[in-house]
Amino acid sequence: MTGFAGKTLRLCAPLMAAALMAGTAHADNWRYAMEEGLTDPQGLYATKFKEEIEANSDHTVQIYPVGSLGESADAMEQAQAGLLQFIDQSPGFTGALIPEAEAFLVPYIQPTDPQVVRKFFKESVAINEMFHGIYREQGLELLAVFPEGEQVVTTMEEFRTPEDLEGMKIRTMTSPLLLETYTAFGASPIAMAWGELIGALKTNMVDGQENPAIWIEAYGLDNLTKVMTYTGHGQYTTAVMANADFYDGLSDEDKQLVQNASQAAHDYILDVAVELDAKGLAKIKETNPDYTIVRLTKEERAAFKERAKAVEAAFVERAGERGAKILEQMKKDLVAAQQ
Ligand code: 6CS
Repeated sequence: MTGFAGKTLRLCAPLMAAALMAGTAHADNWRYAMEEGLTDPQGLYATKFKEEIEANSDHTVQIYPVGSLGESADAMEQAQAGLLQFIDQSPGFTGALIPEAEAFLVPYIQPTDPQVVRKFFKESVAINEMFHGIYREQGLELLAVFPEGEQVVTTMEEFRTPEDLEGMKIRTMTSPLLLETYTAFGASPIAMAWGELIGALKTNMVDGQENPAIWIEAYGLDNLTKVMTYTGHGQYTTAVMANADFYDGLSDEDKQLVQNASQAAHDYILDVAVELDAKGLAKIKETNPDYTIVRLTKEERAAFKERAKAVEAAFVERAGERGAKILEQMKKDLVAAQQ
């Protein structure tokens, strides 16, 4: 190309390229996948995160709710490969990849008292300091861990003892420790992805499952079972991560943006999670008055707590010394949160 136009183009090309690059660096679209819908706890967190990012930068966040990118395990593969920048995946699934994450699943370790839950998830040393490096080993930058409500077991028949659970087929998420938990509790567990559960309940492939009240109500799991039982053994916990390479490649300003957005979304969800849990239960009582709701007594829980010792041992065997240290720290964090 010759003449004025060609010269102008040659001179301007580097400037245009720089402008384009600057444009992309300052206005990226980040993909965020989760295991739930927009009105579920993970969706509320993700929406708040998106709002914070978009209010404080030119970046946009595209949220992919449950099902849009396959099952939880599929989304994790995409996040590790860098196709997704952010992912919310719960330890109930991550445990298969990161054994230490199963610390959140060891029965009778997590708080269930709403007063304690917020403090525990906000201040826990184990959560805030010990998991970061472990998730990094899997190419993930851990941003937040939050609760979604007490785990409740839904079944076709009432149970009060581990013996009552004998023969009941209970669906669990895919982390191995959940299978060990329900085996120790006396049941016959079957691990499966979320997308298979409703069909499995409808066809009697399974007799029950565990999830928090808000989720049971939202997805009609109460209509597919007859009883829900508060055993006090766990808190549904979930975690938000970024692809570590993506995160490391951000400018300091954008790293701070992501951290601030995570912090704001965390504070927000810690306030609403407990509320949502109570709302879920209230709605079940209102819409399904014949549904039996059982809260095991302290004495009844004792038998399950006794069986939980074997589960803790299985956790330590798989997660090793590092996992054992995390668990010990979690126990201390729980005592601190109770004070
Ligand atoms: O049970 C499950 O698989 C689902 N439970 C909750 C509360 N969130 C997402 C997860 O896939």
